[in-house]
Amino acid sequence: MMQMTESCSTRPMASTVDSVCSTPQLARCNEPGTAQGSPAVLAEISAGLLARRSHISPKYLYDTLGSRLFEAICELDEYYPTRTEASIFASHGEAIAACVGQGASLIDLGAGNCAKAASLFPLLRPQQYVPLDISAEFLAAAVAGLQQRFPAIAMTPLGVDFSAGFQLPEHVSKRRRVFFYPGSSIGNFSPPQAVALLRNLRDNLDADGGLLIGIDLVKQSSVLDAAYNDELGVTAAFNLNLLRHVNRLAGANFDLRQWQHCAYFDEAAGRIEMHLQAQCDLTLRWQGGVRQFSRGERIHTEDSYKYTRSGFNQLLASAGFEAVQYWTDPANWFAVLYARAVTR
Ligand code: AVJ
Repeated sequence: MMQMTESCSTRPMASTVDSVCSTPQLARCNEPGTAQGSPAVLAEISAGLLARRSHISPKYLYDTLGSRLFEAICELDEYYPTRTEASIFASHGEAIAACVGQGASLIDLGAGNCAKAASLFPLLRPQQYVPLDISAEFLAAAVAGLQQRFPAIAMTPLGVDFSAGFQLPEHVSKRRRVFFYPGSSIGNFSPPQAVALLRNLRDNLDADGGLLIGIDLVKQSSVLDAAYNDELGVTAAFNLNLLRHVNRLAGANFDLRQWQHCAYFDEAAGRIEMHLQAQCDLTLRWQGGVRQFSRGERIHTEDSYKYTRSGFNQLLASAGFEAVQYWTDPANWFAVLYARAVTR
């Protein structure tokens, strides 16, 4: 693990990078026709960039290209979570459906291309499907195709940032709500943030509701490091694409050639950390802000927490949930579980 950390900070710079670093930067403004961030988005990005240890929320990884790059990550040999989770749904689908029950209002958190939920429709037979995703256009395109395939399920896509706390619109039935949160995306939140999010879900559920969630389990760090440092460089592109997105959202002048992807498992903290590391001294400017970065300095872009079963049970308990059942793969790399609200 230390080795990974070291190589991120000491890797020699390629000559092309040096030339980019010595060239005066072109101001890269908003490309015409692309969405600029709201004042709240700008404020959030600014605050993160100006923090002593600079950071940008992982939710900004997901513009349309970012969502596509994430789909590509899911195809990689090294990235085991998606296919391992899919294997759990494939081998335990019947048991999962028996536990969750049919006819629910399935609320998909961070639905992306909706493929995971769609693969469960035949078993879960939801009466309503409510996919939420920050990547609104990508989501709308996915749902348009899906509605054709499943005309009997009422579908209402919502392009929202559910990490900010959310209220579901009136037409989402209060009865039999099941939150679907696959892929271990909850791992992007620190434990206190994860508890806050789960509490928010809990508050949106009646006693007959539940949570079907996928979590990545702690394992050998070589497996974890490889999953976030794939040979093809798709994860690096995914990480760097966040800077293009921020250029549009905040009118920033990030030059992608001056930054390098860096990811490693922090065993003590139980999480993968993903960063972008400056390859030279540079001045970053954005709408209403400026910051100097020195060579080697990083912007923290993502945490991806890995859990033990008991650790996750504690998290659930603090949020007013209890696990009903866990399902895992034979190697115990990933877990899917159904939790219900503890009755108060
Ligand atoms: C979608 C948040 C589960 O943390 O593994 C993949 C995102 N980041 N490769 C993860 C991701 C780098 C992914 N989640």
